[in-house]
Amino acid sequence: MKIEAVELHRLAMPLVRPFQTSFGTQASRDVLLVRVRTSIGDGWGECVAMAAPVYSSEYVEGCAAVIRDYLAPALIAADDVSAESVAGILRFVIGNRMAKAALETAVLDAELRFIGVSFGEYFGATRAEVDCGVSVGIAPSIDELLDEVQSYVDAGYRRIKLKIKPGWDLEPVRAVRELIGETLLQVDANTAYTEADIDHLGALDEFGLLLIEQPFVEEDIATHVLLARAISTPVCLDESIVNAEIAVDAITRGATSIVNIKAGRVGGYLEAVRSHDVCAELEIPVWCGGMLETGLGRAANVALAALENFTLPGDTSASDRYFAEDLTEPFVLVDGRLTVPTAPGSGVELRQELVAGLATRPVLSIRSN
Ligand code: NPQ
Ligand code: MG
Repeated sequence: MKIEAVELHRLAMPLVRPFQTSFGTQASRDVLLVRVRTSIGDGWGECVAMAAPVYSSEYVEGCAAVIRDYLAPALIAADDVSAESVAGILRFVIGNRMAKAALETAVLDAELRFIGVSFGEYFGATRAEVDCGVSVGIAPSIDELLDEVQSYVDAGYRRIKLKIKPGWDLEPVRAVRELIGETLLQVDANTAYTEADIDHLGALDEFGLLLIEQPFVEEDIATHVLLARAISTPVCLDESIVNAEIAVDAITRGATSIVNIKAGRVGGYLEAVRSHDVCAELEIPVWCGGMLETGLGRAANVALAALENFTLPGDTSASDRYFAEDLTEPFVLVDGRLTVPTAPGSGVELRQELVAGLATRPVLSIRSN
């Protein structure tokens, strides 16, 4: 296909409740959507970067700028583009994986809509529904945390993930474990700890957690190895896993025995599928992370989570976990599961009146001149 134009759509989606993590509190999702206009039709992708560079080095304004100034012009200049060729065309730009992922996803959406194939079929999904978990933010008090967790258990979520940080770890985990009994439970530190906390984190072992996610900084594989040797709770990397090769390296070094896969973080769904495959080869289970995506990104995540080796429930929550009104038909939890879309491409349609009504910037259209 030929890429005729790339459009950037910016909107603000209010969250149903503020989401607090070790790196801050979000009350609204600053969303960047990418539309590619191509010779075979349009496609859409969602950029998962946050408003501020506090989860990773990428952030929404930076993604919009690198797409505008470097990535979109390169795709538009290319004679022939397919989803499989996008990564190679964009390789001259270092990093910026979330920005690249949004573009590759939009190209893939256009391509698959044209040939009538769904993301799930293309990725190699082996199930029609996926087990869902929910990520629970740091709460103002233990009582409020328990109320929120109970509401998710009542809704049918099959796994609870608690955000933790120094000063908010053992107590909330103990209280939630008592509340939910045998229900699957895991924690996510988003890099808030250091090597000096290894003994302290060992105190989590008594709670029978599925895993502890990313206690140390992104670049620090070595301290995760030390932790994995010191505690019985499995260590799981999120931020550190920036591509399939790093996943293999972290696994073989003993830093991670379960892997969180996020397509945006690894540069796109093609690399996410490769990451899934290399983990399967090493008999390492994976699960699908989440970045507070709208229905557009959620649709793709649910398709990814339907692959064979996604054996743990993902952060693929229902639309109403985050948004009163989603940009697509809402994803609704049924028996703790979401259904994998089967229509071509992402399989969902954006509600254009919402995309326009929630806009915070004029649409930016990048085309050749
Ligand atoms: C994680 N996600 O697994 C991330 C981090 C995260 C669902 O826990 C706005 C946009 C707020 C993206 C907060 C979950 C966010 C965000 C947290 C991502 O580490
Ligand atoms: Mg995480």
